[in-house]
Amino acid sequence: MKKSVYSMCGMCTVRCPIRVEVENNKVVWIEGNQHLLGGALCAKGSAGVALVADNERPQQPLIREGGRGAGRWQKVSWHTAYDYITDKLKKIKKEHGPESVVLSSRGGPWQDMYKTFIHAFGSPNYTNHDNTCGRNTHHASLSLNGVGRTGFGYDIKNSKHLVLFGRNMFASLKIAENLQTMDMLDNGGRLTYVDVRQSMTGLKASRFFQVRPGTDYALALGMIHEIIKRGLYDEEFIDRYVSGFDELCYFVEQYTPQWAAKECGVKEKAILDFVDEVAEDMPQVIFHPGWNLSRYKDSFYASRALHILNVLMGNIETKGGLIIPKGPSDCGIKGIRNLDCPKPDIKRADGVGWKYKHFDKGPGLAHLFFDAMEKHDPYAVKAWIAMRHDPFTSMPDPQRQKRFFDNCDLLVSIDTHYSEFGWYSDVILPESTYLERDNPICLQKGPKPRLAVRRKALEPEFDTKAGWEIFKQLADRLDIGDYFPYKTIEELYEWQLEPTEFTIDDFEEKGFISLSDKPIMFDRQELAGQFNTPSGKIEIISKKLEDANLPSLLTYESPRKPPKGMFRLVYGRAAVHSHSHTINNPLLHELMPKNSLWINKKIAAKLGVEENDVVDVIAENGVTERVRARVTEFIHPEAVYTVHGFGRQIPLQTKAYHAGLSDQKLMVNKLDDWDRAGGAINLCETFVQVRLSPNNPKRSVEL
Ligand SMILES: Nc1nc2c(c(=O)[nH]1)N[C@H]1C(S)=C(S)[C@@H](COP(=O)(O)OP(=O)(O)OC[C@H]3O[C@@H](n4cnc5c(=O)[nH]c(N)nc54)[C@H](O)[C@@H]3O)O[C@H]1N2
Ligand SMILES: Nc1nc2c(c(=O)[nH]1)N[C@H]1C(S)=C(S)[C@@H](COP(=O)(O)OP(=O)(O)OC[C@H]3O[C@@H](n4cnc5c(=O)[nH]c(N)nc54)[C@H](O)[C@@H]3O)O[C@H]1N2
Ligand code: SF4
Ligand SMILES: [Mo]
Repeated sequence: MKKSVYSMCGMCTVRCPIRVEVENNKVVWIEGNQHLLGGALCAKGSAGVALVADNERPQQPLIREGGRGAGRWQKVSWHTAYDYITDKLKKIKKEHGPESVVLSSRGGPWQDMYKTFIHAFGSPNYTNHDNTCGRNTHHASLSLNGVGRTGFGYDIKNSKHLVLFGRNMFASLKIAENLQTMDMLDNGGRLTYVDVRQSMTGLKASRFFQVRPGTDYALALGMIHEIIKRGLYDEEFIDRYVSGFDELCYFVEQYTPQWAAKECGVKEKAILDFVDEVAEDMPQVIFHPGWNLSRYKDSFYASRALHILNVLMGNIETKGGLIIPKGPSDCGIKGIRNLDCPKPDIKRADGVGWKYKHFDKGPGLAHLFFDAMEKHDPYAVKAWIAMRHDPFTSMPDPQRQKRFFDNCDLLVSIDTHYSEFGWYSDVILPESTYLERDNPICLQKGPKPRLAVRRKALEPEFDTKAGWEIFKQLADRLDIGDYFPYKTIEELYEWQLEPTEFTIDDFEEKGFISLSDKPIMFDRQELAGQFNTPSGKIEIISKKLEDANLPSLLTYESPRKPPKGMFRLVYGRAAVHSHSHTINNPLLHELMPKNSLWINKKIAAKLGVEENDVVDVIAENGVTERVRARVTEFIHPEAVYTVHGFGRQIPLQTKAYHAGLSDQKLMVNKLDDWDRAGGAINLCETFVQVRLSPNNPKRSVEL
């Protein structure tokens, strides 16, 4: 029997809307939802078929038998696994208090479920991956605009000029955004791209600035200087909604385009030409504030400068600019209900909210739990539940992390795959893949807000379960089941939709429920109240930062030059992989089985390295990774670049096992090197040595 199911892709966390065709419990077709994406989908989205079939993923709950990481597992029933975990949690709670348990997840639309679980258990310590992702950008926006990084959407389609600093969107995909950008380019829009190397996005750009690594802040300051000097900003918008503009004018006087050009290694004329274009295109100019904005010591301030450029354009709530996302109340209707439990009134173990008051308390900062594990400061952390999060791959220096995690009595991984952390854990609970499970309904805010839901397209291939069921089962055993008021997913949907006028059947026609027919725009004269800062204005000078002894406008300091014989290690994504969890996918492995090390042609010649040679990449403490060189003119000579996610160490993943290089293993001592203003780990402040490997078969013999 053939059926068609609207759902949500899960091959990366963008969660594009999809339609899946299924015949005899096998997926025969996946496409992007025609109503929203016109059928478009990326290679990873299409490879969902291979994920379901992949038998190199955990097929039933596993409890560790040997030492941590030894890879000896006992296959157990779900009941045994649930009992094992909850017995341990009860014991830990009794001995060390409930706050000694941390739960980390990938954030996203279902985090209410995970937060409810950990809060109801009695711990305030929910955390997520964002300390290695968008935290700097998030905090930058929060300090300036009073709303976080999702506080604005981008009307790229109607924009005349999109400016991207290291936002490599045609490899680091988000299909709806890609489609909008293609439309913008087709309509004659301009794209300016800034990176230390040429990329898929740079190739589509009308202007490419190849900057010296870590100098984006200088380029942004030079742009601000010129825009202010030439009076190209939206004076009315600034008078009405912005405080601290005079301080900004005074601060940027020193940062001329001539200075910025020299600092970044670009042409002054190119900056001036760029500003000429901005004068023609504003206010339909978008400065994307960065997503994974490269993690340098001043990326928080670079991101703030990009937000300031938007403010100068006066592009907030304009067509072709930044749009404030709208929700049900803006449509005059009631929204859905989400699981909820108030956060216990206990200090967080990572210090966020009391030691570090200027950070968003929500998910805290995952790298700041290690003192609690090692020194019981401010109290002991004894258990870590990783739900769709792999600390060993996403945070640097897994070797050192293992020593911290060894202080814990319980490590649990709830994952569709064997993660590096899962492999080291005590229990693995295998979640069904996104095609084999339902997820709760979620609200997707935007100019046209909608409700979306992931529906199960297939029965699970193996003995795996959905997250909603896993958390309910654990909660029942811990006597906190009342916070999860359902037995089946249908009951959960009913409970979520109760305050609204909708039923779950309303999703069937298009796969989502539109809450508004037309885009909702606020009146630009009435934006007061949208900026959730202490003053209600966009604050160029932030009291919260100044109270934390951090400047609002940081004096520029040139990034460190790599020590002799070393290079700055930078990283990014490839269009056909999602971090580390697609490397073993049979179809995607075929498209890209390994990563490589990009190195500048002139530098490679000096090192005697030719294209495809094997090189040793050596961290400051001697840790060595081996990989093939990709020799190119299109990378700055100070940097080497690789795609993140490779170099995996799980023997059961036969395709990914030791394929390519692991960038996080080379980032030694980076757990302590984090941005006091933005919170993220300074991953890009890593230097490595590169040399031709002695293990280099120069001649291959054809047999
Ligand atoms: N060195 C270095 N570090 C980085 C980065 C880098 O480029 N270089 N990138 C950073 C960025 S931007 C990010 S966002 C983080 C990402 O860090 P993580 O969020 O930890 O990475 P992922 O690999 O996306 O996912 C984590 C785990 O979720 C599992 N998973 C996938 N789908 C599902 C599912 O449906 N259910 C469940 N339960 N589990 C699932 C995967 O198998 C994987 O083990 O890493 C960051 N860290
Ligand atoms: N295919 C695919 N798409 C994804 C993901 C995925 O895993 N796979 N993950 C998603 C996630 S979690 C995230 S956070 C986003 C990330 O999306 P992006 O923010 O676009 O992140 P990256 O791909 O990491 O791109 C980082 C770029 O920064 C460049 N760079 C390094 N140093 C500098 C510098 O000093 N200045 C400038 N201007 N650039 C520099 C690198 O060369 C690289 O091209 O992608 C999302 N989309
Ligand atoms: S970008 Fe690709 S992998 Fe990610 S959700 Fe969309 S279709 Fe799926
Ligand atoms: Mo990310």
